[in-house]
Amino acid sequence: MFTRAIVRTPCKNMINGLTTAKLGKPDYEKAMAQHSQYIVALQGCGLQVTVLPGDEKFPDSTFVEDTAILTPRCAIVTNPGAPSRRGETAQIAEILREFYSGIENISDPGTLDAGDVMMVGSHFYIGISHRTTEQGAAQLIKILNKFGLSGSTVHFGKGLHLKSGVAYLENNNLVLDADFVDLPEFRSFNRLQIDDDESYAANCIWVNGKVLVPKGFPKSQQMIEKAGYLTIELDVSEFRKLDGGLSCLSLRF
Ligand code: CIR
Repeated sequence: MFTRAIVRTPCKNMINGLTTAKLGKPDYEKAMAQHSQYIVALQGCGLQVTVLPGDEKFPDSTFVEDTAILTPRCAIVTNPGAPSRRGETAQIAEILREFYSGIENISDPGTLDAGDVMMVGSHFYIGISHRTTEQGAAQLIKILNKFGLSGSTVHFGKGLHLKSGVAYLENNNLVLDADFVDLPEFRSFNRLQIDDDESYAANCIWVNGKVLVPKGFPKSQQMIEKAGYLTIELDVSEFRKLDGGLSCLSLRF
């Protein structure tokens, strides 16, 4: 179970965030309203939410997930793959000191975005992407091993991050976009496959037994409910315009 989450308020400069989505620029006011609803949903799942202020120097800083991997035994601050996001980690490291005594770091020349890291119990799947390098993944595995945890790499084709296409819902249930469904690493899971026309819904999150799903993907929502979960639907349209989604907006621990 998670007890806490950290989020970071979108800054006005978010409209200049990195994107490949071709969905237009986000509307800042709308993004703020969606972000508030997201916080309410996390609180509704029993989490105490720490809200960090936005930082205009970092347009993508609301996607706080990418900056750290939080495990029950240690926290690891990442070294984001996009140069414009590197500086986001300083404020995260500072706040994590309140919650963790030993904080580890991914460092140059390795890079790693935590959107590429999926926790399944004590094992961590690490996607190799345009942001996460083999060196970054090797550093993370070494750190995990030090704390009695394990990690392995996954090579995938499509999407910004591993968790753009895969979400672990506990109890061996894995939601996957069609492009991820045949990856050998995931064969032993109970695979819930998202239809091609709803692929964005693969970015959903399990929070204490409930699943937060993006608004507008009814088939996926029904499939997740049929698998036994209560779902909470949230509109994240403005974050989607920046290739982001539900998982990226918080660190849960
Ligand atoms: C980026 O390109 O870095 C941001 N615009 C979106 C990050 C999304 N993060 C995530 O999937 N974990």
